[in-house]
Amino acid sequence: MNNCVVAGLLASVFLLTACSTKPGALPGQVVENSLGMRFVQVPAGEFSMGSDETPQALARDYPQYERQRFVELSDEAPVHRVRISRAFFLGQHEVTVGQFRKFIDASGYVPESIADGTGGYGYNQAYNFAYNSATTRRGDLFEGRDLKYSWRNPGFAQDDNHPVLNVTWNDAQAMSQWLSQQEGFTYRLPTEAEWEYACRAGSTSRYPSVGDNPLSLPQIANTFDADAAPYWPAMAAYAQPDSDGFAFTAPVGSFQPNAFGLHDMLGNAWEWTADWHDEAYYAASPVADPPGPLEGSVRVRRGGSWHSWALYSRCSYRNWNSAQTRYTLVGMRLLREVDRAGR
Ligand SMILES: [Ca+2]
Ligand SMILES: [Ca+2]
Repeated sequence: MNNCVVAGLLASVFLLTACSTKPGALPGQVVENSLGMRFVQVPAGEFSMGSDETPQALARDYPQYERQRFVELSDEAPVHRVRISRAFFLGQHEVTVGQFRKFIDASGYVPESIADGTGGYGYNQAYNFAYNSATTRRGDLFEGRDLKYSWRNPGFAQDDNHPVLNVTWNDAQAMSQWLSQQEGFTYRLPTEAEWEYACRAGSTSRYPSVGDNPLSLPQIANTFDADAAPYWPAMAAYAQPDSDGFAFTAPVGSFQPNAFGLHDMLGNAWEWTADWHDEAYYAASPVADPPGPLEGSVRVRRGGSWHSWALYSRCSYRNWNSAQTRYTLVGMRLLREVDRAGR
């Protein structure tokens, strides 16, 4: 079986691109690193980044949302052509609790939520009920910051195969740098462009593999569904009417992969990207390998989470936080660059 056929099995939409890449590149190839993290090689290619759907079009398909929510998506436009000029390895899954523990144990790194003494966020039933009460309504969905919460404890049960949460952008940098030093490969967060290219995997729809219908999302992603809604009754109108099987996080890889062989790009845990956020960046973005704005105040996260509504779990949706933010919904997925030998 030659490389092109192997690529075609996992990334059929990019078969031609895969066959034309330089020797050594092997799109669809899966490699495993020293922490047991699996990475899928994503081929070079081009795609249309962003979304220019009108509020009217979105209102038709998301009837329960207020109109203002659609207007706020203007940073997804304009749709613009982007070329990813080099293949890269992207984590097949979000970084798991078990993998993050291995990193902590081997490196001695102290995650930011512990090092700064303020802790993370977590689910607390009593706090949550207060949030959902009209008379005691608080300003956040989750309790925090509190030292009882960290990557070890988001307030609900997770085993080692669940996505790690409460990790900051700076924690992701630390893990990337440590892995790079240990292995001699370059690890980093994906740029926004790399992330969206990988999420779409050749698709132009809101939800790769299943199309544009928000009701199809539970087939491919763990988001805010019928199982989660009873915990947040004030948000029940935005929940998927069907169950995706998980009220909180799911073990990574519980859902079918996209055409590149990547799991949970949508839902489960939000994923930090390398880029600063600039709502006007797309209008001036270079075509080739856009690096993101040169400066900014907040970092982009992508993909939605186990607690996200369908409108915010599209490949083109952009959200952001400061690099120090740690939260019950935010995790990471790392990228490993393909080296000169094609490894
Ligand atoms: Ca769910
Ligand atoms: Ca995810």
